[in-house]
Amino acid sequence: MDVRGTFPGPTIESRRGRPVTVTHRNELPVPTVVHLHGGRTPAASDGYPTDLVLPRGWAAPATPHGSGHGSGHGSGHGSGHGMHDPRAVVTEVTRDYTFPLDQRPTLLWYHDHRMDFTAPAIWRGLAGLHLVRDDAEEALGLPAGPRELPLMIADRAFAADGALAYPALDPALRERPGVREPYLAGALGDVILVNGAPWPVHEVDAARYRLRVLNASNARHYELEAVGDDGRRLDLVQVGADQGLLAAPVTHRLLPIAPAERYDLIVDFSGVPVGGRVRLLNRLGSGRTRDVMAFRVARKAADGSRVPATLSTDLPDWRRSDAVRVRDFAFRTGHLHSGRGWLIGGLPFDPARTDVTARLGDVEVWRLIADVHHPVHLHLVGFRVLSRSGRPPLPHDAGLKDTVSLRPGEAVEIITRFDGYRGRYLFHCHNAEHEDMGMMANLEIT
Ligand SMILES: [Cu+2]
Repeated sequence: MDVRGTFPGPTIESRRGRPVTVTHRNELPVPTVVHLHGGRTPAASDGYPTDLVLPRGWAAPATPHGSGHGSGHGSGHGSGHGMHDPRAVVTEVTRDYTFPLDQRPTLLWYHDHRMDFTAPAIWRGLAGLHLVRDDAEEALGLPAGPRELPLMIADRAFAADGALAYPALDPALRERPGVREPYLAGALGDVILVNGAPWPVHEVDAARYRLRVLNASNARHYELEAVGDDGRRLDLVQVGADQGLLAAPVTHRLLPIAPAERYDLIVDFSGVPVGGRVRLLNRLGSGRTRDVMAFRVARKAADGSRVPATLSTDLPDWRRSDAVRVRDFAFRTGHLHSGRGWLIGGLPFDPARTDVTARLGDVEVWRLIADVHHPVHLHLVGFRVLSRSGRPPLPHDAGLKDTVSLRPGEAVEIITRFDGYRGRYLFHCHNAEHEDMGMMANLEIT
């Protein structure tokens, strides 16, 4: 498929347990790596940051950045573009990624994960959706077909000539990683895109819709609400989380969504008069970033969809007493060589250091502590949220997650079972700028 210039990338739809091989071809002037976020994927296809797909004839920059002593403000931890990682599996121009997709049906997304340069690569468009489906979910009777809408929400900034504007220290994304000083906390845009279009208006029937929402922004958090012309909020009925269906629906009026989180929502437009509008707003935004998109109710229509009281019965119910280990990780700012960066447990990412060794099959509790907002993502596994600063989880923490939003000063406990495959994986902050500036760690499953 020739997908040059499309953003988002093509949406892939798969069936649970039916393996898919996706061949990526890199015709960009810089290396790429593809990670399928939320995928239960063997390590060789998980898109480790140094498993680069190089452009034809790529000559690694001969700069101090390869030495592990990067320069520049809070950037350049310079693990060397894969050159100093003996375990890296580098290919030229193409790579086949094989996804078994032996996992609960859900909305996954694929995006670039290149060492030191993930944030600008995603910003420039290397991201797309991958839906996994199965018969059980389809039998529920949730809104489907044209009434199921994947919504990839992402903010961007544009230059006067319409080009994407990103504060990279090296706009060619070749040598010096990192962003200019005012953007160390993350790059925010002043235009909100949904599926690549700025503030779209989508025509709908007066019926239930299933919105598969992904926050694909590098750093922007949203608090979504759906507001009608009369100022009233419509219910956002959550049926699924990052890793698939909840046990039972959870109704929200206001829904926080951090970078990389997904929410599967039912919105019922049947009470909205024909010609009326429902705006999807971001309560954390200001000015134009308060608006996300709008729905215009175009016509009355029959609706055979349902939202069953029981959505799934296969959610893992790990208990604290199942855990063989409790680990603590602090997600904090700190010194990164010559500048400032973002650290886990006081350390910046180093592909050569194993931070966590977990045994396949073990259940563990992890306690994640934040200074500022950090959406923390584990590769390979889903987890459940046990507590937030000693209190019960929030309503939107329900179900199986792969990304949890740590709020400033918060300590969040999660529980998971390391299951599926052995090998080298990652956990990291999914604020993409934080991730590029050190906030990643290795998770070795043995
Ligand atoms: Cu972070």
